[in-house]
Amino acid sequence: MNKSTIVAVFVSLFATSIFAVEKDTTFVAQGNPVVRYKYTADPAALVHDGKIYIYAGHDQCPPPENRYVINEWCVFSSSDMKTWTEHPTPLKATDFGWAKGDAWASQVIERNGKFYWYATVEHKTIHGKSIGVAVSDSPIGPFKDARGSALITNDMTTITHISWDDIDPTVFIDDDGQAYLFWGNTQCYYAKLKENMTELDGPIMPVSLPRFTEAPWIHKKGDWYYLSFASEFPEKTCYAMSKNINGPWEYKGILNELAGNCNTNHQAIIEFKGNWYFIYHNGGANVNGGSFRRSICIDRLYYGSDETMKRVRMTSEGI
Ligand code: FUB
Repeated sequence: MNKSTIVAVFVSLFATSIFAVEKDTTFVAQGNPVVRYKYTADPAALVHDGKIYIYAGHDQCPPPENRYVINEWCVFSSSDMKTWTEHPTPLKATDFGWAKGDAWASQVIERNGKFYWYATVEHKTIHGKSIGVAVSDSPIGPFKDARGSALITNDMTTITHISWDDIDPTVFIDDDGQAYLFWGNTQCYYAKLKENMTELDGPIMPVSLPRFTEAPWIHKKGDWYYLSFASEFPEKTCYAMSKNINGPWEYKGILNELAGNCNTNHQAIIEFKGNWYFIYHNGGANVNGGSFRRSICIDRLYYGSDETMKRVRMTSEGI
């Protein structure tokens, strides 16, 4: 890149760091990272009506600072995973009136025609991170706080004494209609959700996983449940399998290696039009990329004949 291109990219990244998105923007992905005009982190994916949606936190930390500055989430959609549309900013951390900020990791799921967004934020009055749930009639929002209060707060979990153990929700609806929320940092937790998707339906229970850091993601293929998660720090992605959503979970080892250019690599795993994808972030943006200015990437995911997941090969070419 010559000097003027670098300046132009920097100005564009800086501008998109300040302003919320107000109209649709369409672009064609040029491999990994997928989004090059802004920093995006903690991807979650949803397939609905022939489209894939990716929800991501908007990393907004201005260089040379190095800390999480994430005030809002973004939503991208695609019918072919090549041409993407970014839609207007669907949700900000402060759209939860009880939250101070910090739009950390999240996931959106559909039930009965409504879209529920489980999101990590910092609570205003209860010390620590919390999980809120927002709802919309459309996968691209706008989303509104569904409860007016947090679903999970730091004082509801006491196995660890850190204030950030209630982060990174992943939500899953089983074939019998029962919904589950998994989340955690250092300790993984899970609980049933009521059919209304906005209340817990039972106790919070611990999940036993070796070297669990954060970023649980649940998916199912055939009659196997897969629980992937970020492990150790800097993070690699590991996973466990079970024939029962309640476990026990059998640890299966590393799914994706250290990104190298970023100390987290938060993943989502999804099937779209017959192929499986591993969606994650790294610090691979050309300009100022790193642990606090992250970028979403997508690579293919393959299974072995025994239904274990094969190690992901991170590529620059993407899919
Ligand atoms: O983006 C903030 C935090 O970094 C997320 O909640 C974690 O999963 C890690 O990616």
